[in-house]
Amino acid sequence: MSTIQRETGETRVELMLRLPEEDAAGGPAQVATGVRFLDHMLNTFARYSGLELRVEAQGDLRHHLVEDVAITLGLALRQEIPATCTRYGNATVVMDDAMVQVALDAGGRPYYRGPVPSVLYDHFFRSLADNAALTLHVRVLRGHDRHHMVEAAVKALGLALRMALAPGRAVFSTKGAVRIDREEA
Ligand SMILES: [Mn+2]
Repeated sequence: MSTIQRETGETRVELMLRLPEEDAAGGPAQVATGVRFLDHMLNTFARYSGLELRVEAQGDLRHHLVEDVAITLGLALRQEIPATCTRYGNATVVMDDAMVQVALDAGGRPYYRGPVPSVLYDHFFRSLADNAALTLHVRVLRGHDRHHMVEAAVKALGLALRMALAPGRAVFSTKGAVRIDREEA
C-alpha cells in the first residue's frame, strides 16, 4: 500500500493506492477531487485496473488538479509495481464510436506516446507515465466523441495495467533483473 500527500501552492492531493488481492473483484475506489469528470476517470481506472484507490484533492484550477492527481497517482503506482511481475500489458477497448489501444511496460522506462484528443488528458497520461516510470503507448484508433475516447483510453490503461502487474515468475528482461527504485511508504 502506498500513501502519498502532495501539496503545492496550487493543489493538495492525498492518495492511497493498493494492489489487489488475488482475484479480487477490482477496484474499490473513494474519489473526491472536486472535478466530476476526473472523479469519473479515477473510478474507472480503479475498476478496470483492480487497484484499490482513495483520492482526496482540492485545488485552484481544473487543469492543476488533473495534472497533480496524475503525478501523485504515478508516484504511488511506481511504489506499488512488484519487483517481479508480468511487466507488459495491452488492451484494446471499444466504447460506442471510440476504439483505443494501450500497450505498456511497467519495467521502469518512463516514456509516453499519445495523443489522446484532449490536451488535459493527454497531459494526464504523460504525467502518469513519467511518474510511474511506465512506457505507455495510447493509440486512438477511431472515435469522434472525446468523452468516449478518453474514457476508453482509461479503461484500456486499467486492463493493460491489470495484466502487467499480475504476478510473474521473473522479471522479463535480458538484463537479468530490472531494478525499480522505490521508497517504502
Ligand atoms: Mn462516461
